[in-house]
Amino acid sequence: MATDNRQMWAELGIDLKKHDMLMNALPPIYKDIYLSQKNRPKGMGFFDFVVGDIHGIRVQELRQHAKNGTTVVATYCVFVPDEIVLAADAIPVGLCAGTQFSVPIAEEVLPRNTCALIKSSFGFKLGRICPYVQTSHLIVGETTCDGKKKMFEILAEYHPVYIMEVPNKKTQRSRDLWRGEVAAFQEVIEKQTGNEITADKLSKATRLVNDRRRALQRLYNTRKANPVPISGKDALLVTQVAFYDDISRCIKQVNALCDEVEKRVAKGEGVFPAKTPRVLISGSPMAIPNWKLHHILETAGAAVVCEESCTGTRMFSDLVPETGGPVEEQIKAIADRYMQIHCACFTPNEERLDDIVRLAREYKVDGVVHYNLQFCHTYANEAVKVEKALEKEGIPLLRVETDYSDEDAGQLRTRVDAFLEMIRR
Ligand code: BJ8
Repeated sequence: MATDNRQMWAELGIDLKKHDMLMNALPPIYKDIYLSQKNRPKGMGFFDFVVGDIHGIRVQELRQHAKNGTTVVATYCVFVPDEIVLAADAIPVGLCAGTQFSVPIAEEVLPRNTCALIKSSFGFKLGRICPYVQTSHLIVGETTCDGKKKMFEILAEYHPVYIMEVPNKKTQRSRDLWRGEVAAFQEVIEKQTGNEITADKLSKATRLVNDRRRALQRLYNTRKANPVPISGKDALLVTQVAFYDDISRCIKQVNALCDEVEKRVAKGEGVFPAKTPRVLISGSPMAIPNWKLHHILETAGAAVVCEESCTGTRMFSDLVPETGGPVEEQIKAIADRYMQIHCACFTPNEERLDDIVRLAREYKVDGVVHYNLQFCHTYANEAVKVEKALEKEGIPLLRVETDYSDEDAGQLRTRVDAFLEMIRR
């Protein structure tokens, strides 16, 4: 299998030397951060396996699909509607961009004062170290933050890229623009795949993507229990894997995990004692293998019980109404659902503040940690409003700005310790 993988990576144009370095670095980190946890649900075994074989079986599957004529569409943002990709019999793959490894490679081209997520994703392509990127026929970018949209222009010199225009406001005009963008995306995908998106196919794809949302909602609901039945690190991993694993398999595995975790809740079993301080993390997404903040918090004695982020609630909170009807009507329903993603790229974005307060109550947290990547101006600026909203509600907040390196880990640990001391019951 290992030899097969090497041959596949070589065929994909992967830089094997760099790739070996990355692959050798991951297992000890995973062992330290994940496998050292006590009393994990057995259902996490599947997700351990997926990460352990991160560039193996799934890439082989995608390659096989591609050889059979299926289009692979890579994405970086939860604004790109998977429903449309699936309805055209193509496969959407959410690309990860959570490692420091690819950051220095990107810095050969991009300005250093760019957020780590952008640099990491670009570095994967520039350094030819991600087989998912190499397997994909098209990368779909978006006009969310400035850094991303300008990076996509440069990325287009290395890979086919299509950009969706995400509006910056939530007015009716903006909604109409977005509906037009989603309709245009349908045409692009139909052309790329050569497959027509019919009403029936779109309904089925909508149900499937909703099923994934329902499974993740179910998992998150268990985290409202005290004691919490699954660690924040494990829940984060499930969401991260859901971006790129086969969707039907993922739904099955998440639901199997939920069966087990719900039993824990019924028995009052948890992974941490009931008096453990409960924390909501809110802010920038955390792509694989960015587990830094969760790890610091949970090894300092906190339980992360929810993520208000695109690798959390923003990914799966709202369903697309499964009303069927003509393709145009379904496209509008899909577009409207995506406009409910309260990314900090919108102005104003009061709904996100409401979400944070609501989630803090629903998950009965003792405090919120606002997380933003260094040089992410949208989330950093919005943190000012988050701080005011939480202050009004009497909910303690810790603001964290960091990157993918471990340089500030000690400093972060000290700040987290002080915060937990303050919120401990
Ligand atoms: S919908 S949060 S996935 S854009 S952290 S690259 S914003 S400078 S990732 Fe995002 Fe879509 Fe919004 Fe979600 Fe820019 Fe900030 Fe970097 Fe960011």
